[in-house]
Amino acid sequence: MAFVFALAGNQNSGKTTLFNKLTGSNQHVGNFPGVTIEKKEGQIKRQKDASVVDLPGIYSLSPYTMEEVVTRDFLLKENPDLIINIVDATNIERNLYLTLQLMELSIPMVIALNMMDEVRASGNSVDVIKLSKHLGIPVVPISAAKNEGISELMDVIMKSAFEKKKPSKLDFCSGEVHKAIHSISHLIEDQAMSSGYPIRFAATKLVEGDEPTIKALNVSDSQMHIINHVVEDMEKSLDTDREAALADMRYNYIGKLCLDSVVKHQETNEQIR
Ligand code: GDP
Ligand code: K
Ligand code: MG
Repeated sequence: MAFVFALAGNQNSGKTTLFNKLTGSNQHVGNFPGVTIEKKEGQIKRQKDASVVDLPGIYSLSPYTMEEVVTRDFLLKENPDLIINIVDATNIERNLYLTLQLMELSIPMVIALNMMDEVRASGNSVDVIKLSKHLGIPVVPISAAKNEGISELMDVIMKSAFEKKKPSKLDFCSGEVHKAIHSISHLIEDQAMSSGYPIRFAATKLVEGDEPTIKALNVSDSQMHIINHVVEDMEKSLDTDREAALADMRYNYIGKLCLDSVVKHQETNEQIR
């Protein structure tokens, strides 16, 4: 069985460094369809039945930049067997913002927690066991540049790929936002299924007013009317707009998560959002 893994993460998180460590010289460089963004694909060393694609660096799964669109399309349409989500541990809160969105795609996922050499050097630490427990997905500490943790990472990736275990713990969604996502999920369940969109991802995107999702799911005018109503109710209760409501929810969750899993040497815990 041949596996395809997608390497996703923020810009400068070490994606290309890790990609090179995983593939060595077995690389192929092309372009993603229709755009000039470079697509690097490679066979994984000592795993001849597995390849990895280096996706463009992104901060969010919104459809505003070409990089975001390319990444979304690849993840939604190419059905990779697993996402390797590389997270810069020195900038963990910001990087986990993408992680929470990737988890909604219902694709098996492993976090490669990179730059751990820098975390150590500054006297900080991350409790990867706690982090992994909270998120419900494996977290492997690595330093791509120093070649540390790479074989452990590959072991976890192969195990997760064979098990096909999808991220299940999506309890980071709460209160009014949860209510909105929940009602919209029910409304568009069938369309999401038939367009190959993970329901949770589709519902979240519809709360955001995401145009490509509205198109892909063929959302009708009457459904749009209901969705707008649900979203307006949410905005009124929270006294904020749809995008801010989702961002706040994600950052609140990340803040709590990091308070429990990340130890910062020179700062007090109050400075961790
Ligand atoms: P990309 O934008 O995600 O592809 O990131 P790159 O692989 O280009 O890495 C960005 C920068 O971080 C480069 O200068 C790398 O050498 C550096 N880098 C990558 N991994 C590590 C690491 O584990 N530790 C340290 N200290 N630097 C790293
Ligand atoms: K760096
Ligand atoms: Mg790169």
